Amino acid sequence: MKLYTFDPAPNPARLKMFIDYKGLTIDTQQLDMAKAEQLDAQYRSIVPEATLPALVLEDGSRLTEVIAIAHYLESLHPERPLLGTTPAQRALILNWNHRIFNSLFMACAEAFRNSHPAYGSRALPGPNNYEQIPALAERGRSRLADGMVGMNEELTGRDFVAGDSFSFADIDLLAVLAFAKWAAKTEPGEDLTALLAWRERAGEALQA
Ligand SMILES: N[C@@H](CCC(=O)N[C@@H](CS)C(=O)NCC(=O)O)C(=O)O
Repeated sequence: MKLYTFDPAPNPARLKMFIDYKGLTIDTQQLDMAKAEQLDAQYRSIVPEATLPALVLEDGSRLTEVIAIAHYLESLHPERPLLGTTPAQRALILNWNHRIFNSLFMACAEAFRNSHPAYGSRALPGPNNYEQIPALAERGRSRLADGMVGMNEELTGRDFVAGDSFSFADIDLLAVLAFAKWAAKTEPGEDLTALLAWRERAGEALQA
């Protein structure tokens, strides 16, 4: 199998945290998004979605969603589980993965890609061009701020996003907060004490 990625980008960054935590070594090719290498014809002949990351399996089939790549790798390498070991844990982690991606992650992407001059007609990733809609940038910033308040409320009652132990859901949220800081110039306010305490705790768990 071969991984195509660009570690500094937000979705690749989620996967890198997963791979590093589990200590996996994977044949990897970095494609420089700053040079739009994900749009090159050669990569598109392998991955028509033109997004990163993508894991291409031995039979040529491809996984283009971080959560699917993580599930595949966790099945091959169950040590240091990040996707749960009981039916309830697995479902809860997947639930939070979707919620964080659809609310916070997409909100941040909307804020960034609908406002940054470099993305004028590239407001969405993928092979097709879409013009920016400035109102979506505004809405994205509001959704992001609301999402952080919501996560602060959630994390008031427990140690980690999906329960008592560190999981891929925590990686999702760590990645969003890092993305929001540089892309939307948004950080959790000092009043979001549970979210800030969780960030410390999750950062330490990631390095453990
Ligand atoms: N749902 C996908 C999202 C993949 C995605 O949107 N990746 C971005 C990088 S963070 C990308 O490939 N952008 C390409 C572009 O902007 O042209 C996942 O789970 O990985």
